Amino acid sequence: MNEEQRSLLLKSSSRFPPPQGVKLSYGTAGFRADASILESTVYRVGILAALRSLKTKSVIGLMITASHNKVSDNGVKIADPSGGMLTQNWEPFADALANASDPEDLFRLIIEFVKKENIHFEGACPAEVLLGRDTRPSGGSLLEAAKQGISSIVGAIALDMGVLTTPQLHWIVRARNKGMKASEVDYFEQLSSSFRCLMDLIPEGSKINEMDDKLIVDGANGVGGEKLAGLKNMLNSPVIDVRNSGKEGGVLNEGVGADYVQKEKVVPVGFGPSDVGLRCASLDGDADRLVYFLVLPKDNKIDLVDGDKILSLFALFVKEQLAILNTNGNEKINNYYHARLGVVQTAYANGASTDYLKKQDLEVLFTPTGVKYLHEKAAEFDIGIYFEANGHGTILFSEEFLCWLEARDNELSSMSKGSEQQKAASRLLAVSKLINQAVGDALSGLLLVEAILQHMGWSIHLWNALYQDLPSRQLKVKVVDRTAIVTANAETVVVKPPGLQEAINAEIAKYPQGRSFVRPSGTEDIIRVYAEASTQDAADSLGNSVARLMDKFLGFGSSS
Ligand code: 16G
Ligand code: MG
Repeated sequence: MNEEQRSLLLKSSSRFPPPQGVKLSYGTAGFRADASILESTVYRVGILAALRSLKTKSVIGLMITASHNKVSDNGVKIADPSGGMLTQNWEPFADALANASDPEDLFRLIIEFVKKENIHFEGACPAEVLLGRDTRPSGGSLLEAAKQGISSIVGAIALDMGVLTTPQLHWIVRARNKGMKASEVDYFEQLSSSFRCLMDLIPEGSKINEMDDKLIVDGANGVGGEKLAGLKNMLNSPVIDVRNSGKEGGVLNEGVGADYVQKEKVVPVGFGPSDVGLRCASLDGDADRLVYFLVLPKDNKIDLVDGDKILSLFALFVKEQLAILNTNGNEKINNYYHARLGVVQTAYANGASTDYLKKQDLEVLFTPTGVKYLHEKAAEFDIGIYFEANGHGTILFSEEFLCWLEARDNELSSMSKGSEQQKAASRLLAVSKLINQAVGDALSGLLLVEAILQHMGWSIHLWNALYQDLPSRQLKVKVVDRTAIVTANAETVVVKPPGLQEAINAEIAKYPQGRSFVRPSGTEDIIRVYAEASTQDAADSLGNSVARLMDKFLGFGSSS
């Protein structure tokens, strides 16, 4: 590192002192805190993004968002060259960088890391970082901090992409690095054209009635509502009514949004009795989560159609198309590709969904909570479908399978255009273009749900009736030190402290269809308790008993 670089880093970092007495952690998916203390962190993540770009000789994304959290919070995370999450190997460096006490300390960390990773500053290819942010008012000044961080690496370029959903930025980064068209307009064009392609391939006779043509979307008063309002103008159907778009004066994520709807199981602000029975959906604040719901006639309650049900719908559709593709009438055909289809869930998936998926002969796997884990597992399949119950998920297609599929689609188009097999090939290709290959995306997920419901001729009621969720309860417990809990087997078993899992098992055994697990949150200083059982009372009671065990084993706190 030359003298110019050294003095640039020392000088600019002196303008961004870290907050005192706060320990920051990259956590499950980036840094998150009250926006007022984040400037130094975002500045430092800007440096990291530029270094990551130098290391990978690719374009990197930096997103400023705190997703479903309150409007006064903000956060920052990195999109790697593939469009996926920052490689886990770099997370410890991100933590160290964010917590460096002064410019000298920061500089020393950078020097050591650059050496260890063998990063060259004088390479032919300058660092390039694409910046996105959600609609939070603090986004503008944090964006400036990110730019300062990036430009403290000599020659690095920061490109402000403006207000975007998180999945849009991931999509753009992926497309840029693949040499594809990569603007926001290209994103909208790809989504709308692949959606129209799926709609054109809807089997005759599976038209659903007019009432079911309407979809009402809660935009969480965030960026997703705004973007959806633009996207819907590029589509002929369905009729999409966007509420809580952020333009009506509501507050981001306050009584609205996918996280609120999924956790509280009540209607979001702006929905009411006149929506009973209609198909409704909710996005989170940065539009990487999607849930559907039905408004019930009483008490503002809803019937939640969560990520598990979206996963089930996607899996059924993909499996059906694969089956059509691989058979001709009753016969298996010669040009056959044994595509491995897998579905990935976490322990939060409702037990009824897992049973249902297994009964469909699908391979179901589990990973710990957090998109980075699910995504990695799903990428092991030719078609890997992953979803968290909270509505984050997507479908990944392997390059090898897509290559075969494209060739097969061409072959079928010239030999037997309009055949069932050819349509199945085209549908799967359209799905691979519609659904975001970089990360879970509420907008592309929503369009795929809509296309599949039309294809099946299903109302939301029929979709919701695929299986019935087991009643469940989630609780938070504050403990002295949440890291005292260590889990294994995709967070389903506690290995530390000793004796705790046995005690949980003893509680579970008291309830028919009982299941419960605990894990330290990756985003808050709490333990999360999940319980499910055959009745709501039983799930509540199991959850409470397990929460009391937290107090007993980990020191006193209060459950809520
Ligand atoms: C983050 C994760 C989400 C996970 C949640 C768990 C990403 C993009 N987001 O929001 O997948 O479900 O954290 O939070 O990975 P918790 O650890 O506090 O329960
Ligand atoms: Mg989000």
